[in-house]
Amino acid sequence: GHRPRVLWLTGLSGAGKSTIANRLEHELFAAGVHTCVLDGDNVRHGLCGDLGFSDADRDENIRRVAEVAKLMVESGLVVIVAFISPFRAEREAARALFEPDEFVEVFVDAPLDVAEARDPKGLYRKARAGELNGFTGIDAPYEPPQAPELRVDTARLSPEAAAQVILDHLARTGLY
Ligand code: GGZ
Repeated sequence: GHRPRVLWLTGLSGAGKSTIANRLEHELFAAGVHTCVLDGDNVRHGLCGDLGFSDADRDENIRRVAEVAKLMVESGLVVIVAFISPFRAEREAARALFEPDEFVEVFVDAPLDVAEARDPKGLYRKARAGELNGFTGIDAPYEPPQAPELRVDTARLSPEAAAQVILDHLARTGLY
């Protein structure tokens, strides 16, 4: 068996959260661990389809995701959460729903210039051009974690290597 947990990935758009989340899911599946990925692709269309990107809507997005993650951990899953989750207070509120060893905050850290250069969806370009307002890192805040359980530097590490750092942490702290 394995210990249910939430792996809470936080970082800028383009930092690599979703890629790392999917890699983690793949590796954990291969190890026989039951996982669920929660990210914008499967949450912002449905559960949070009524929410946009104002500060209040981001807070509500993260609040709902944290509550769903809690239900999933209670039913025995390793839950991989991949949202910008820009505000420290909401991440701390999420953490407070869990036992101390159930919540693993992972700072997926890429400098803004690196994330912006990747720009997979062209959103940074739109934000710089003034066609998209309130974009995280450009004209909306990102508050980096001060004491995350883990930090992965995706300017230096491939998504595979970053996922491996997280898997090593899980193995060290008793996942398997
Ligand atoms: C930030 C935005 C915005 C604004 C749309 N600011 O690269 P992506 O496209 O796939 O990741 C971003 C995603 C962020 O949604 P989250 O639910 O993770 O945000 S939060 O945790 O703050 O609630 C980006 C896209 O949505 N996107 N507009 N203004 N990212």
